[in-house]
Amino acid sequence: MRDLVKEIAEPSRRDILSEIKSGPKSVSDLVAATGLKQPNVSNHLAKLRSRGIVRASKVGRQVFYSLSSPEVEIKLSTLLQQDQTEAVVVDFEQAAKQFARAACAGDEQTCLQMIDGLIKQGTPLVRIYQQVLADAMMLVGRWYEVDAVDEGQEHLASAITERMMARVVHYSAPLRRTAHRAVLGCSSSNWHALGLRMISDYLRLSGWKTFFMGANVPTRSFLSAVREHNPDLVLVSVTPADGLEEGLALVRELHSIKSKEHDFLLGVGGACAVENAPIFIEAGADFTAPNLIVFSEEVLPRIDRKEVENLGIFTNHKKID
Ligand code: B12
Repeated sequence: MRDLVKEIAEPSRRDILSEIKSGPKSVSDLVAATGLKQPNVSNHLAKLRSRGIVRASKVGRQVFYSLSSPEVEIKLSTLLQQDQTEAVVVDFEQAAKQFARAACAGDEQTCLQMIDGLIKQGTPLVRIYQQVLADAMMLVGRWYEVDAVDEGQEHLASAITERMMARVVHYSAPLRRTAHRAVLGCSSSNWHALGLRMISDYLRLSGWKTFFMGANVPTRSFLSAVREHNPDLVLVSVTPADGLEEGLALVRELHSIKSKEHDFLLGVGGACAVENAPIFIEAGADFTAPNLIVFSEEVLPRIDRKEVENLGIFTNHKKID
């Protein structure tokens, strides 16, 4: 790895590596991003490759270059940080809007710089997730409603947000360790997985073992996962209004497992669940919660303290430290 220190001392290679750090790049991507000439870029890439710092993969006719391993990424991040005397200072008030704009435009580099800036400023995961990423996605939704962005841009923004979440988790220190387990998934035909993934990441950071199944989990698979993993907590996300019946059916099935086979707490969230909270509680959910802040500040502490009788409906609150 000593090679890496030498490589980034050379400005062109540092520029190339900084670009590749945000994801695989072709030679033409790198020419456009660095302003270097094509033979020059190819030459640097060949050297970086021969030293095992980057690797090449062919997709159709194009070759993409990426960092060769997570170790290289970690080392490179440290070296680049030391190298930058001026950290990007992110204005928190404007962060969601700026992030949403950059993400819809596919400007992943700006998103990355913002997220790295927030991490460097010591902003906790919950704040970055809720007040930057979730608020940004909310804005994207508003822009979509007024045709200011199209579906492709909405998908682009969602995909970039997911990658930024992985980065925030990567740099967040675990808060504690527990032996608890949670199974999480979206009800069938609910494609909105970002919110539940935020909850899952927070649980993981709080020491829980999580089984996050993502979007659109068929009810049968959801039930088998719960039987297989013996969780202490099962969390379901139900977002679109027309997913109400499927969401309720899943909650009823889970409640039946909970009463007959294996006891666990059952929580439901997502827009549809929050709008219909009393119906979900009646169907067998132990609680509903509106967002990550309420989950992390009110629900999880009660679960940790084993104060789990009558959890019920948690409502939104504005308390943010
Ligand atoms: C991004 C997005 C998508 C993406 C989702 C990508 C992904 N990987 O998640 C894609 C493009 C797939 C998508 C598709 C659709 N979408 Co959409 N989408 C959105 C958008 C813009 C942002 C959602 C988001 O990610 N928010 C950020 C996350 C972090 O917030 P969140 O989901 O609310 O989660 C938080 C809380 O709810 C909570 N939480 C969530 N789950 C759980 C679970 C538990 C247990 C707990 C405790 C808490 C919890 O914690 C999270 C963090 O605080 C919203 C706009 C909006 N106003 O919400 C529309 C929105 C949700 N979509 C909507 C619709 C209608 C659709 C489509 C039907 C659109 C279409 N015409 O094709 C499809 C198909 C939906 C389906 N069947 O699931 C509507 C839903 C309206 C309704 N009530 O029915 C919205 C509100 C847009 C609108 N105003 O019309 N969508």
